[in-house]
Amino acid sequence: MDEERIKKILDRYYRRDLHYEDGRILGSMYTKVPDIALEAFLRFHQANLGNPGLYPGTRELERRVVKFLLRLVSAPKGRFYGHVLSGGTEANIVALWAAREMGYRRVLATKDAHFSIRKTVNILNMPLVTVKMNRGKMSLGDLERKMKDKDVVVATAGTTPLGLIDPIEEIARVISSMDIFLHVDAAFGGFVIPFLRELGYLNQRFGFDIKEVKSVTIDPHKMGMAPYPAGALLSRENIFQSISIDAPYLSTGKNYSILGTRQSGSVAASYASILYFGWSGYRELVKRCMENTLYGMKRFSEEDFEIFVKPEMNILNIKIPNILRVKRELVKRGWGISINPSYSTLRIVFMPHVTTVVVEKLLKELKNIEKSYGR
Ligand code: 0PR
Repeated sequence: MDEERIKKILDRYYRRDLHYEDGRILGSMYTKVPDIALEAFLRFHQANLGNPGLYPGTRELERRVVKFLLRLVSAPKGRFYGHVLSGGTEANIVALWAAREMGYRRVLATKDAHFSIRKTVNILNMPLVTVKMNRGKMSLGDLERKMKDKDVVVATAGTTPLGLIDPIEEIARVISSMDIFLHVDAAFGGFVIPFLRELGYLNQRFGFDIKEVKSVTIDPHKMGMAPYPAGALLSRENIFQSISIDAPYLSTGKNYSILGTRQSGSVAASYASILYFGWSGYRELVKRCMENTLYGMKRFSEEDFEIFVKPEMNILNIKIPNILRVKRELVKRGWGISINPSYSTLRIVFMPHVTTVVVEKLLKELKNIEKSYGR
């Protein structure tokens, strides 16, 4: 087939998908990324860090990405470790896999920890102990009651449903006298919290400036504006060693992730995004996202909607009765929405494409379907 015909065929399917630039995807943690990142992605698409010896250039790019990520998680001077993996799921699995190989046994997490943690305990056959929450955050009292030596505690900096930050400094204090592996899932929040702190919105710490934190998940393909697949796992000690597998025919003789062949164009693309935005560019982006979140909060309140919880970052939850019916109606009208059924909320992730204009359009749409949810 000639290329034009192939393009036409693909186009038919492309048009059936939603796209971020249309401003209708409200519940994703991804957005339209800069062209230069996509260019980098294509240019480096052959690279495979599963066999890094052939790609010393891409390997160096990975080091540079990791260096920037370490700055985001406030790593003090000194040697830390990290790899760009396929996403938050793989990063969480690898962290807990490594912990298990190091002799840790049970996993303690809240119900609002990302579902990849439940996946992980199933795969690794580790017992999962659910720690209760206080208003969407890990309860210190319940943690203290349940924790034992050789546990893994997973705290989340930016929970998926509500965008809240577990009290990580306090958790660290509670576990400090025990041999507990503290993993922080900052897949989303890692690219948000440092800037919210600089902007004066909050002052929590969540990373390696807390000495009990052993590993952190942080994803360029969420608020880092990089194309997927690009998550990352960072660690204080070389935990990757504990899961390293001999692969003698590979250039480095070792493999230390879940995937063998690793799509590594996104490593170059992550670096391109980091160069493109830089520290202050990300701060501006976060500022805009947070201002839009607060605009959304104000406007929904004005229209007599109940805000479920005051947002700590750019995730807003609006309490709506009959949320399942509302979801159906919105999806029918072409919206890509996300809900938290257990909280009966509409969940809006204020990525850069979710602007004040989008908020107004959504409010108008909700008015149109008011009857179907009984307001
Ligand atoms: N940790 C946290 C805190 C997360 O929010 C997520 C994903 C992960 C880990 C797992 O990351 P990966 O999906 O990269 O493996 N959070 C979003 C979610 O599950 C991912 C997402 C993105 C979902 C775009 C939908 C979507 O359209 O809600």
